[in-house]
Amino acid sequence: MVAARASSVVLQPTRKQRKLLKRKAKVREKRKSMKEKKLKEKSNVTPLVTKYWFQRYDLFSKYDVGIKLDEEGWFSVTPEEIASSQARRFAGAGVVIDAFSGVGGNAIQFAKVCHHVVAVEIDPKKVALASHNAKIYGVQDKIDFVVGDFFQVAPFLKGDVVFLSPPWGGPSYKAKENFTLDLLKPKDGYAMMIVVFDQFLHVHSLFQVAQAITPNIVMFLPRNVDVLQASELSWLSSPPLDIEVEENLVHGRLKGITVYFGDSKLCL
Ligand code: MGP
Ligand code: SAH
Repeated sequence: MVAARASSVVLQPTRKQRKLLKRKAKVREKRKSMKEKKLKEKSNVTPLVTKYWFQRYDLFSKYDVGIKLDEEGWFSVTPEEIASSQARRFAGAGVVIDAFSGVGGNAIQFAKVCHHVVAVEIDPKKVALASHNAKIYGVQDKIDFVVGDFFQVAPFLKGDVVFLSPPWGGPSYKAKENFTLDLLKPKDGYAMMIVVFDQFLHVHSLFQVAQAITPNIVMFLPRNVDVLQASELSWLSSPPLDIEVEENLVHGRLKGITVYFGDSKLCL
């Protein structure tokens, strides 16, 4: 009797089959890139913001449900993981004022854990986008959107926390080795004195305007910010404020720095 031997035969594709497979892969690749191109066109993706589009699910986990952004929104929105951890520190807080609310990245996360959010934004188009995005996250009823200049409306606002994520001057902010607070737009983030005809004039900085509302201030700043200068803001206050500086990473990459002032470590 002859013992049966197990054997396996590996069939190699013929040259013709290999060519066909290659062609099919090429067609698949082309279709994929056409689909991506169409999707990008639909989402206001200019060459400047293409790299942020590739991070879209880090920016908004519900991106595919219909999130909308404009060009500035793409490069300025706080990634969801960061916005959510900033907001969680204030879980249960009363009113949070998001002074530069953009397309809603932070306002939405605050609204999820706090009682109410006042979202101030100077650009009415962004307010419409933020309101639309808040609906997607089911928190539109917890946010009052105010179209206006924060510096103009601040004297009329009351709140327990003020969140500041002003423009940093666009993606080129990183060209500076040391990003000082005077580079923040539209107004210096630091206390300033100017001399006019031998007289000292005190020009209110962004920080001081926020401080008139509450000592609980949060600033989201560039990763190359002059941390020492930001810390000085706490000593300049009387009495000096508590301060905590936090590095914000997404997938291990540093995206920004959050500075918490005042009683912000406490649950309000
Ligand atoms: P980035 O440094 O432009 O992108 O912004 P990235 O992908 O880290 O670039 P890389 O090529 O150096 O790796 C990082 C994050 O900073 C953005 O996702 C925004 O949350 C925030 N950010 C960037 N800008 C230009 C602004 C801004 O002007 N204002 C505010 N508030 N946030 C900004
Ligand atoms: N944290 C936001 C992004 C803020 S980007 C988010 O996660 O979506 C900064 C925003 O400040 C921009 O949308 C810009 O239009 C707005 N802004 C600029 N000057 C302002 C001002 N004086 N008052 C209110 N908003 C202003």
